[in-house]
Amino acid sequence: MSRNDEVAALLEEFADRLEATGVEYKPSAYRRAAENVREHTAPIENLAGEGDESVATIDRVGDAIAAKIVEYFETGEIEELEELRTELPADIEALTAIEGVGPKTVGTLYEELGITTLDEMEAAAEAGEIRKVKGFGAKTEESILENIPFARESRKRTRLGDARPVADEALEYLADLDPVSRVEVCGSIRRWKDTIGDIDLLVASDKRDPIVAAFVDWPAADATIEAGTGKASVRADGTRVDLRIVDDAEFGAALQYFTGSQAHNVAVRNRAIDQGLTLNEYGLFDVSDVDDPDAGQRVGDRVAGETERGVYEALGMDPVPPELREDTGEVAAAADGELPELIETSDLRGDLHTHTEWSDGAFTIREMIDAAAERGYAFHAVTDHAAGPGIFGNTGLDEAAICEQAGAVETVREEISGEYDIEVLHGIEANIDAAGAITTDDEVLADLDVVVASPHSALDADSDAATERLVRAVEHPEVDVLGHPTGRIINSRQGLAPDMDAVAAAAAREGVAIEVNANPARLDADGAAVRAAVEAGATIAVNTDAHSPRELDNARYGAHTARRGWAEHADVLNTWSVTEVREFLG
Ligand code: DGT
Ligand code: CA
Ligand code: CA
Ligand code: ZN
Repeated sequence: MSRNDEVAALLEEFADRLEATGVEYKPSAYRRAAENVREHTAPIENLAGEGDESVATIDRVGDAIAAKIVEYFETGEIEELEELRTELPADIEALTAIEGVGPKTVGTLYEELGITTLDEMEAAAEAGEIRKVKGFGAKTEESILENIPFARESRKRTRLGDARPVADEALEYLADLDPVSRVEVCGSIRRWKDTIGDIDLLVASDKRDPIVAAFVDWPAADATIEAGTGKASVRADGTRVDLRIVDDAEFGAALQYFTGSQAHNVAVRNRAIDQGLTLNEYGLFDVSDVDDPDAGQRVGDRVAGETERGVYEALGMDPVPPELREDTGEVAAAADGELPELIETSDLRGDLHTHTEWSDGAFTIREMIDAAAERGYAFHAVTDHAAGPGIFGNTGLDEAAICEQAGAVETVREEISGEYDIEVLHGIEANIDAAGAITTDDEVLADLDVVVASPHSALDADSDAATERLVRAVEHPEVDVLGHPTGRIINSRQGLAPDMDAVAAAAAREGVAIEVNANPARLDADGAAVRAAVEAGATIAVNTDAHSPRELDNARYGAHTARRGWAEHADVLNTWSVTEVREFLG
């Protein structure tokens, strides 16, 4: 965690705890400050060294919060936050992981029942104590009880978006060490799974002890879990990081083995056995002349092992992209030379779902477009929230504001023309209500370049209702993109569970793209849903839903999620030319 992220997390906890004790307004000031601290591109520690006034130059960080940030860097804690923690000794992060439980509920249930942990919450709900508290009922109690397992599970696995930067940092650190010849991430993170149990790293080197020593000394490591011969584990930013060190000659086999998934490995190993070979983490061996193939790890002649590609090729397969290694048909496809040609992050030519300060973004239209152009994008859609169900207060744009924004977008188009070339599309993120209707006037939608329609409310509907609702939205003549179809928030909200085959069939028929929302808290549609969509002939849109320039960097999470769904260039709208995109949008 960078120190800016660390401070942002503290300010967020501060906000939660203030809210839990019934303080008004102040929590949202802390949350806004946290957001800007997180977005700040330079280390805030440097500003803190210059004093309160320097910290207060950060947007939306007032004098009081600036003083607390300086206090934190000077003393290692914020006294007022410590007091709040003592006053309310509940694990607010764990408890608010229960869907429907916010800081206020945590505060009340602590006061009334002394609940501080998930276990205590579960026991109180089972004993029927929560329904007796004023303002709570049997229904709330049941819902809490139902959602505790998901909350507990969600705390065990780390979101890809939190783990991947840690893995990248570790890779960079290890690559710089002297006796390291090759280094790769493996496991679920190399497969770009949406959540990660732990981070697996693999190094090739002939000197093991110095690498283990350097790894436990890695500045980002908060604790050492174990340090052995040729392997070590540390904890970094709350996630376990496993390192294995192997010989150069075995690196490819180890990379294949430790990338998994386990199910993929079983299928590949069975194929090896059928060919009189044995595959393990040390290599691929010809055991046809060996009496007892189980005698040891390295019996027989080594056929492959130095490179992963070599292992697959020796088995008569095309190398399988890690994202496909889930034993869902990729082994047969690789053997038949029929693997898809997956899209790459660098194939993306633009974003079709982004926000500005006109709704809940923090940046101007111009700032967002500049950032898109800097990435080399050919097009960029401005799609702020429309007012409607699930959109907080007056965050969303009504019809008049949408028309006004069209003028503002046109002004920016004129400003940038001559400076650089990017196609600016004006759109909206409209809301799909509980029945599947779009809650912005059709005539206004008809004038826009792109209409993203997303569910933001009633996200606990049953599966049939969800399917019907999304199909109806897709059938709306003005809708171009179905945004984050399930509305899930990874580790926090399960979201809708529609029949994706049915939604995808409707999308294919109506010429509506199904979004892979690249925000790592969403990754919605997920890989399995993308695969269903691609098979149904629907088009995929990989969008960041960025609320700031920095969030445009999330595009890679979307691209790799699309890869997990076997998506090729022809399937993904954002990889097409401006003309083709315009044509698709009608
Ligand atoms: P995770 O960490 O839960 O998100 O999932 P993975 O896939 O990263 O699993 P992990 O970290 O337990 O192990 C990494 C890879 O190593 C796994 O995908 C396959 C391989 N592997 C580990 N242990 C075994 C095992 O006992 N049998 C087999 N066949 N493969 C294993
Ligand atoms: Ca792992
Ligand atoms: Ca592991
Ligand atoms: Zn959005």
